[in-house]
Amino acid sequence: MTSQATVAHRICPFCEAACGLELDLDNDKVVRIRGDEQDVFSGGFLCPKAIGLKDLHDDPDRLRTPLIKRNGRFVEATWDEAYAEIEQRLPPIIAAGGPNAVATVLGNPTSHKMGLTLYFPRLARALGTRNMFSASSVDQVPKMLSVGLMFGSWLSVPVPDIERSRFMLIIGANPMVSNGSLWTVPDFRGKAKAMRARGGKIVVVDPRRTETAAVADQHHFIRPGADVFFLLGIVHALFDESLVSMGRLAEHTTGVDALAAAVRAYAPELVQARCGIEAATMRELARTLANTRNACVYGRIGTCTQQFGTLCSWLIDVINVLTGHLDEEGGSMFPKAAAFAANTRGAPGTGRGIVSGRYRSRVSGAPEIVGEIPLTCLAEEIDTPGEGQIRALIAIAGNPVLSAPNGARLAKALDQLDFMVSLDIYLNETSRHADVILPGLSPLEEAHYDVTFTQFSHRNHARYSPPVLARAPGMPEEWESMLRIAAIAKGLGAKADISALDDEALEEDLKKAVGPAADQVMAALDHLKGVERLLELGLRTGPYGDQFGRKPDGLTLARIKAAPSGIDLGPMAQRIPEALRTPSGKIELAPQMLLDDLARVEADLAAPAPELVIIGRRQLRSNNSWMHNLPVLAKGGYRCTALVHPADAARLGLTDGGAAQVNNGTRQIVVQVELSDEMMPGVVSLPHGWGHNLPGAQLGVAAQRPGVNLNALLDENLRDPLSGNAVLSGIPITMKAHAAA
Ligand SMILES: Nc1nc2c(c(=O)[nH]1)N[C@H]1C(S)=C(S)[C@@H](COP(=O)(O)OP(=O)(O)OC[C@H]3O[C@@H](n4cnc5c(=O)[nH]c(N)nc54)[C@H](O)[C@@H]3O)O[C@H]1N2
Ligand SMILES: Nc1nc2c(c(=O)[nH]1)N[C@H]1C(S)=C(S)[C@@H](COP(=O)(O)OP(=O)(O)OC[C@H]3O[C@@H](n4cnc5c(=O)[nH]c(N)nc54)[C@H](O)[C@@H]3O)O[C@H]1N2
Ligand code: SF4
Ligand SMILES: [Mo]
Repeated sequence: MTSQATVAHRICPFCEAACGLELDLDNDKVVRIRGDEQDVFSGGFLCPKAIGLKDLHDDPDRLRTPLIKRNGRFVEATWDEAYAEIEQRLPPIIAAGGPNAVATVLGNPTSHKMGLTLYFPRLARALGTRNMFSASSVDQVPKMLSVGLMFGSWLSVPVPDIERSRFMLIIGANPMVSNGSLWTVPDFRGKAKAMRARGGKIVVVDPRRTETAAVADQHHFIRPGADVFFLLGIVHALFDESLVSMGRLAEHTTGVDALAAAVRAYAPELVQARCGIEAATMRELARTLANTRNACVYGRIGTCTQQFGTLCSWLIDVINVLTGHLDEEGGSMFPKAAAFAANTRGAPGTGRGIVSGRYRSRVSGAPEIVGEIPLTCLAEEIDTPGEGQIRALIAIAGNPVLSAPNGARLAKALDQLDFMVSLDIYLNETSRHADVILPGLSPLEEAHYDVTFTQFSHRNHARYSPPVLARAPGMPEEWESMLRIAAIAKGLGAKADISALDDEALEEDLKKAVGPAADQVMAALDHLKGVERLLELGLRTGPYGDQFGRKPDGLTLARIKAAPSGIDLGPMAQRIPEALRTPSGKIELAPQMLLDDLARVEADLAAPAPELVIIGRRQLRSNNSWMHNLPVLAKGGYRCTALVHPADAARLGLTDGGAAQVNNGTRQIVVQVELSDEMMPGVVSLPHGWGHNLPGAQLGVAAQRPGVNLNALLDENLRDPLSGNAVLSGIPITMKAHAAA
């Protein structure tokens, strides 16, 4: 074959920054990956992980055929055999135990895959189970709850308008490494630099002097888990010093007086000892936020994965509202996604709002949230006998055995299931427990549109990536696999006509949405199938859409496809009140559920500081638990180290590079110590997602340097009671030198 060089484009699926990449191909080989300079959104930026796309595609451990476990060993199977196995084993479990006997668990990559995101609801509907779990509850569900209560929909998350901002307070986020989260912002470094060059300032609040702190103007250590006190102190100062100035938001906001009353007890001088930040600093920050025209507060996972996660998430937006920075240029604004955003659908300005707690989990009684039960309840729902016990699990793009607290219990529980299916691209710590593994495609083999992250983007845009390479014959796309399982769950069998089922489901949805016009819409979408058809529908009916011809210049899928580097839809613009979906049609500044939760804060005000606590850490060449098998990212020095402040090390007799035993009660791990004055004294940092030394996984590269599992230390019973989110940060530990093995 003669060599044929071509250039292809692909949105990077590895993190929320969603960078546009350009790939040089020689026939079907990727020879080079670089940032797409023409990309309307990321402008050529990329990070080292992007190169991993090639390694992922070529990884011999990446599954390319279904596996079925026979007598405890996985054997390769055809797709027909795999579906037949599911058909044989899943329906009897539903027949015996009812729909709740089957659980689903979704992992993080789901949100980077349009097929999984758009088609999981179909599978969920077919199953009809209440036992749905996902990584959301070890991540962002507190933010979803707080914005849901304040603004009326779960994903109405305001994001910093960094390109027009002059002051930013960043709490519990490290965008220099994570590349942004619930804030799609490729090249944070470049944008931060530009911000400072125009006189802007960045202040970071974090128990570790992070990579982001290194490019900021100021950094303050905070006691892990004590952000709620710090934020209450700032809100108190805003009222106390008459700094509240809501501008045009005043007429769209309710609850200011109730809020003022609720924070009265949290003067900065009263909370400073608890949070570790001086009252004068809180007051100064309050003044700067109030007196700077284009400013905002941004918080992320450090503020979510703690016992007051929902309150922290709420108070961050409260400060933005009180200082008049919400929905203002250079402040914290609402993106307007081209498709699928709940806050661009239905009547503008008002709605049904959100509800949580419609039911409770069987064992712990954790309230339902966003139709889910906390991930940390999954093990107990499987291993606790009784009516309603989970007997089968469908795991999709998740590795909770490593990524959730107490994976050891979960691993044991998974082995007690009658049946488990994993949709995954690896045989790893979680999928090894499955009876059937259905592999997904390499990202290079599938089309992409960012359903999720366009909703959090600092600038509005629409981009589509066609498949870069052809997929192997017979390999289904993952949305097809999900429809197949849906058909089986409905009793239609593995051989059902899933295309017809797909048509029926869409028709049903359209009838609900547009009534008799459904037929016309179906006809207009006739040229497409499956996920592309849903995308076309989303785009054309979306806020920039052509409305099926009524706005002839509007967006269609064809228009986006014709722009390989995307279509820019402009900077964020004001969206209040239009974006609100609260029943009151106002921003709810003081939701009762949150005011009530302040009782827990009050009770905690005098809590003494534990001598030593542990927090997590993200690293540039890693992404949660699943990219450690890619040689280009795995190389370099050992990274799964525990950062310990030299003063703590001296006190505890720990040495740089030495081994240490870390205990949380009887839970124990052995780590390699790295001395670091980046740490707040009394705080240790260890990355999560490691521990690839479990038997039965097939991760050749990762197993060579497995690292240690932080989550093995953590307690699955610790949750923020409002959101059910796991507490992953600020866990008291003890540490002592360990004789090297
Ligand atoms: N201690 C501690 N624990 C944490 C965190 C923390 O900060 N500290 N962070 C939490 C957060 S924010 C998150 S989001 C979770 C993440 O935890 P999970 O959602 O469990 O994600 P990963 O661990 O990355 O596992 C992803 C899985 O998806 C598979 N996969 C990758 N691509 C595809 C694909 O295209 N199709 C399919 N079907 N499968 C695919 C991978 O093989 C892997 O099994 O971890 C959480 N755990
Ligand atoms: N390279 C890389 N990028 C990623 C990921 C990855 O694993 N690797 N994961 C992706 C995912 S799933 C997510 S959710 C995002 C997360 O994106 P970020 O939220 O930016 O993630 P982190 O880097 O974990 O930053 C959290 C920060 O909170 C700090 N922290 C810990 N506890 C506390 C506390 O109690 N209070 C305060 N104020 N700070 C605290 C930590 O020291 C850390 O600096 O990143 C995404 N991007
Ligand atoms: S920043 Fe994220 S999206 Fe951009 S190249 Fe790196 S991993 Fe990919
Ligand atoms: Mo996450």
